[in-house]
Amino acid sequence: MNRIQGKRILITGASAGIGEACARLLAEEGADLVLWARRLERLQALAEEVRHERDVEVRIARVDVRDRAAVEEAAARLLADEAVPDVLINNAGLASGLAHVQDGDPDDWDRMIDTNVRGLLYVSRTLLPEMIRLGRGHVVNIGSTAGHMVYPKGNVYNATKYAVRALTEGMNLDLAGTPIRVSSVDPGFVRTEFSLVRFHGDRERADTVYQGFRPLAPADVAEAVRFVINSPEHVNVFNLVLLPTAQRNVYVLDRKEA
Ligand code: NDP
Ligand code: 8X3
Repeated sequence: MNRIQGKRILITGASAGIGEACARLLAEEGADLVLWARRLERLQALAEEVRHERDVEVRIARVDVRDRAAVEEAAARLLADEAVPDVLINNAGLASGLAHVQDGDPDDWDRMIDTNVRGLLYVSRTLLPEMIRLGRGHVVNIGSTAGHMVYPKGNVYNATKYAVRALTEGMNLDLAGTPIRVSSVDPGFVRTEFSLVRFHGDRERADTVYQGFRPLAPADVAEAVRFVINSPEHVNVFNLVLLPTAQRNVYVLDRKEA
């Protein structure tokens, strides 16, 4: 049964990877989309393609989720157009650097904390009151296995994903008594631009992350998100952890020699 058709779904970080895959799959299910990211040209190309292929409405906006004023302005435009999303997918996020705390770059730390934690909060804070007012809504936070187990040099990225997990739990409690659902989808390794971003554009190093095993594809995560959103109103898939079969936890990874 399709419970997604006709829903308006806001995806942050929709210009690449998991967010982009969610946009494509949810449009296929008949969802109207609101797509936010910093790279507007990518959103424009995606929107054009989706509109060409599907009979759905697609709104795009250049929004840096770290910029509270920009988030509030973009949300205000949605409210003014009576286009409050039924579903918010808090996906925008990144890792920046991989270093021992004692060697870490505070600019990397700021980037991760501001995007993964503050950004998620800013977006949620602008939309939740409207969802409550309308008596409907679903927030899906993209967490990570990095929010369940810390790995060496993961420190601040891990901390932000632990924070996302705590915020999923916190929001879920705070919204008790409302019909708003709060869920999280926590993937292991997914081949996206994630490692390229983490290693500041070093493609060779980024590629080594996914060598010798089959990681998840963004479309695999999008399918999990679809399952979460498509659940009946009285069902909340609270936390869905999704791993490549080769990955048993953050450490146990069945990597074959090339
Ligand atoms: P990508 O780098 O492929 O995509 C990240 C997306 O986030 C891009 O669309 C980027 O768009 C957007 N983004 C980054 N910073 C901002 C910002 N300040 N404001 C708005 N949008 C922003 O990575 P993934 O698709 O892998 O990452 C998506 C989410 O999944 C992240 O939260 C990540 O932590 C999580 N995740 C990823 C895993 C993986 O192995 N890949 C595993 C587990 C979780 P733009 O640059 O245009 O702003
Ligand atoms: C991304 C997965 O293990 O690279 O959240 O941190 S991991």
